[in-house]
Amino acid sequence: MAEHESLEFGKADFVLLDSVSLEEFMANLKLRFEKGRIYTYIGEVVVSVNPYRAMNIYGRDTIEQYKGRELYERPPHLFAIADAAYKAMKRRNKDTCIVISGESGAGKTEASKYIMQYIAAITNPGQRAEVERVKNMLLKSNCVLEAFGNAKTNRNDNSSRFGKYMDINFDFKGDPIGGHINNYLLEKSRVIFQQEGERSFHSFYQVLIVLLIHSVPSFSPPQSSINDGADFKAVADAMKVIGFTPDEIQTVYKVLATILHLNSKVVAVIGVLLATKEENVGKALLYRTVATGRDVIDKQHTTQEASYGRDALAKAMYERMFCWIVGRINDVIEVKNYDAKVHGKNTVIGVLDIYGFEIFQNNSFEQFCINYCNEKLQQLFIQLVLRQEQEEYQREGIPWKHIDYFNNQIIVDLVELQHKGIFSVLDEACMTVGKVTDEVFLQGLNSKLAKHAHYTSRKLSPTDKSLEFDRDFRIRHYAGDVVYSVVGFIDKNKDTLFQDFKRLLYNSSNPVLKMMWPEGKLSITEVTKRPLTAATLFKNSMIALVENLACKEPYYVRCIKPNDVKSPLLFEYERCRHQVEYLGLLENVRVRRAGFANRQEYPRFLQRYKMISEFTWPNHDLPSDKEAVKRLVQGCGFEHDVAYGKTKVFVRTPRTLFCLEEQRDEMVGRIVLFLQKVWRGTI
Ligand code: AOV
Ligand code: MG
Repeated sequence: MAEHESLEFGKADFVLLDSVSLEEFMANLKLRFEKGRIYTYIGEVVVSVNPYRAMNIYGRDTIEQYKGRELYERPPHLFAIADAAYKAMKRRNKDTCIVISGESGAGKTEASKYIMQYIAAITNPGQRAEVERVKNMLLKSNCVLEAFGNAKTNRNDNSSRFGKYMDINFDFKGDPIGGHINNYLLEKSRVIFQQEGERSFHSFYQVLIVLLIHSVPSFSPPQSSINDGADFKAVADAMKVIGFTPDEIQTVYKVLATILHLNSKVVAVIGVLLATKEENVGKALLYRTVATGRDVIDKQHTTQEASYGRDALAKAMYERMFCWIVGRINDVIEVKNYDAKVHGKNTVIGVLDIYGFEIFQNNSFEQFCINYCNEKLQQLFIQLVLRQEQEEYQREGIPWKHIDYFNNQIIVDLVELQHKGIFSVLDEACMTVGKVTDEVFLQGLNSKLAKHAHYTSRKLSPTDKSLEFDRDFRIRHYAGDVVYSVVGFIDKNKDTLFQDFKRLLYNSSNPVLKMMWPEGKLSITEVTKRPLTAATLFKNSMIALVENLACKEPYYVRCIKPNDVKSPLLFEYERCRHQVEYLGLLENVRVRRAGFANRQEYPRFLQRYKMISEFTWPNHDLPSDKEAVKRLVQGCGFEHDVAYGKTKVFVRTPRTLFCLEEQRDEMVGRIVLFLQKVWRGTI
């Protein structure tokens, strides 16, 4: 709670609402948005509403205000959450993570960048050169990854088309010494196809506009929210700073150019760009090498196969390059020269910024994966914030009235369950020998999932005209209904790239390109293993991600998109209400309000605070630590704010903890003074 914030801006923490109802919640959210207060707490969760305008709240002076402060001392802000995660890590040696969620365009990526900037700004007071270098790399990596991994969609002009989880590693002093980026499934189909009003990845336009500016003197770039020309320069600079060599940067441009040319089929130019012979390019595009028994023969593609192969090549080249860029950045930021035996454990803050839930005119395999990813994160939120919290009160015997919420595990299962889930049905269809069609996959879904409450299709509800026969299925997601078209699911899941292309690129005399395609080394007779499908790879990566997050202390930012027209003024009530509901924010407030800000096991609590009470310092003679904690708390006058569980003491408000900390600091100071006197012999 931020006391100094006047009520004219509403309640800074939803926990302080007079009564917890959707109406009150919404009234507070709206009032604060209209007053320019885009952040509000639910305890330690930050709720953020996208302001769609530049806010003067991220500068150096604001950073100073939040540095080292407790959450409730200042108005709600991302910086406060970043500081809390940082303090937890530093004080208690805990790995923490900041999970940023919300639908497409809600402000996740912007939030993740402000959080990183804050952490960079408050660390390394000693200005150590190596730490400054690492910080600079971490910040610069955002610019590069956005150029290659973001694109304009109909939801967001700068939409993340890949998932990103970044670990920042800290040394025992709390200074960043390195990091690591995990990237998740890039929406590579965008390279060859975009829906109306959308663009391919920013990188293509950046290169093209610079070409145009240089070659057509009369050219003036169109006005838009995206400045490709300026971004081109920023990206080129960032790549240089990160340490990409001129050859590497050149190769990146050549790959972009190749993909553009693939669409216009200029084989000779491609040959030059890829540093391979023109006839090899032509051959790889038109023929496929197949092994039949002991013979290896060249088989000519049909027109359809050839264009399929060409598209697959364009997509694969882009994806490979993207992963290679991430890998190069990781090489540079990885922790070096850190010996845990000498310096103690290095701790981590993870920042997660993924693609938000999205619904388009036409939703395909990519949207299905993205929305499944959001289901997984909602499930994690439920587990950590709603379920575990309540289970702990029960376990500890704290009087508690259960708070109900919608548990989306049923939808997660619908997608990922072994044998029965949609991914399994898809994989099965892809394993079938012979020609399988997307319709066969849909039939598989219909027969396996006919009774599932969150799945339907035209066959299962014949009167529903919004679904096409043999093409669509609909999932009732936690965040809304989405109709998916099965067209392309099989191909996208198999994700085949003819081995001929891999060999072509591996045999390039450009060493950077060669490096991106190590498996091109294998000859046709050596390639036998069936690779994992795109769905299985994605599912596995999501499960690993959630496991990784679950073992860290989580901090949450819940982003809300106020309208669909990018307006800084418009608070579309229905739109916002819907998000508040599906994000489970009201339930979050209820659990939080009835709950406790902090809990500690009795011995640990005593160890930290025993010096502030005569009953417990230096040791107590009460029958149990629990009794001792009771005496200590009574002595301080905080009984009304705590509850005693079986093994832990629960503290309701952070303020109490803060008072305890202050008293502890004072006593520790006095004890140190006393000991110094003893040592000097003055006592
Ligand atoms: P997203 O990451 O949540 O969507 P972004 O972070 O890209 O959304 O935000 C979308 C746009 O909203 C930005 O490009 C800004 O114009 C504006 N915006 C967001 N946050 C702020 C802020 N704090 N201050 C000013 N403007 C802001 V997606 O990546 O599509 O799920 O896949
Ligand atoms: Mg984003």
